[in-house]
Amino acid sequence: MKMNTKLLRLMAVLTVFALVGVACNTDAETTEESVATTDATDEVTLNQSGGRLQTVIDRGTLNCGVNDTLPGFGFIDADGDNVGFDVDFCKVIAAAVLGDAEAVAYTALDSGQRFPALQSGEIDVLIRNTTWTASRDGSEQANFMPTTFYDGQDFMVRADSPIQSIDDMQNASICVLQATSTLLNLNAVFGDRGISFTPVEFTSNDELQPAFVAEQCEVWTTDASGLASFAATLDIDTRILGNVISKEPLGPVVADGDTEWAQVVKWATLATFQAEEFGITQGNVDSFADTDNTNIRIFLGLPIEVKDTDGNVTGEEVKDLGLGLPADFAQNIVGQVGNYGDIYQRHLAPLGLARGPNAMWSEGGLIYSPPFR
Ligand SMILES: N[C@@H](CCC(=O)N[C@@H](CS)C(=O)NCC(=O)O)C(=O)O
Repeated sequence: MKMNTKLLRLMAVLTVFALVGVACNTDAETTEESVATTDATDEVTLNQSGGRLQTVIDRGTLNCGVNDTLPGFGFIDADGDNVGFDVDFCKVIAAAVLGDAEAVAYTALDSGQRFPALQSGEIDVLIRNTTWTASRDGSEQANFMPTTFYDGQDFMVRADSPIQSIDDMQNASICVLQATSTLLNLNAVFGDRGISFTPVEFTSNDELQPAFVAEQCEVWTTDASGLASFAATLDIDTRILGNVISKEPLGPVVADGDTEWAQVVKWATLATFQAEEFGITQGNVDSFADTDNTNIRIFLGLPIEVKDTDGNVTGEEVKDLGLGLPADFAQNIVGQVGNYGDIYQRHLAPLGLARGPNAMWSEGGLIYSPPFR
């Protein structure tokens, strides 16, 4: 009995050493690793690459699932081009992976189409005002990337409506999109508060917007950013209540099962945050070519000095972050698309959306990147 306990302790200690050894192995460059467990016959293989990075490189274009009915986020402009805040994040990923922000094939998806398109592999990434929720992470094979816009669900009425808050919505008719977190929140919050209402459901804004204008519903509920977008483009006078009932963190999404691709999308997105923190903009990125700030040099993929143990400079090297991206990927992102603030300013400031929670962390907001090092 004693021997068994000792043996178990020894095995536990060896397991801890093995795990610490793996965790500290920061130089691991392979895309596949095997971790031996205490039982030598029971080997766990960690597949890090699902192959999508190479597929995108070979294809030469990024397949990006977007919205095409939401001005400011994802819309078709007068020239027939996809434009908007979300669309720019497709460009960010294309600039990082392919060195060309324009190398994107856009697929317009409504709310119900977006997760099937991701699961089938039809799109490489979904960037369509999609809320990160536990059940989508857990049940939709979705892997949520850093949040690019912190939002919340709000309500819009016509300007002359007597409705001031959800307390006035007893028996109201409410326009809402199917297959959204919006509809789930509405049912939960109104159910809890004993407010009965008539949902008027649609699959896309192409149907919902004319219905609201034609007074088929008294209230329109969706993400506050979406309401700001529609309020700015509708011909009728509207009022947004500022009665926010949920958290809606929006950002890019990839399919589960491909760590390498997820890392690429994650760090391409984070590069826009980090560039803003460094003060590197689309307008001034070239002026950083001679910077002596080591962290900025690493970020931009510029050579840094290599020193021996006595501190003497022995040469130069470009640091490989090991993400499978070209060393100058952040330069391409900022030069071709911009930093987070540039992108926000271009598409969302015109809608009157203040930065609020989407300010940099150093300005009291939630936009934060781990270090590029
Ligand atoms: N963020 C929510 C709501 C997404 C949503 O329905 N957004 C609206 C506008 S804010 C939209 O995309 N409408 C375009 C359409 O469905 O045609 C979700 O992920 O379920």
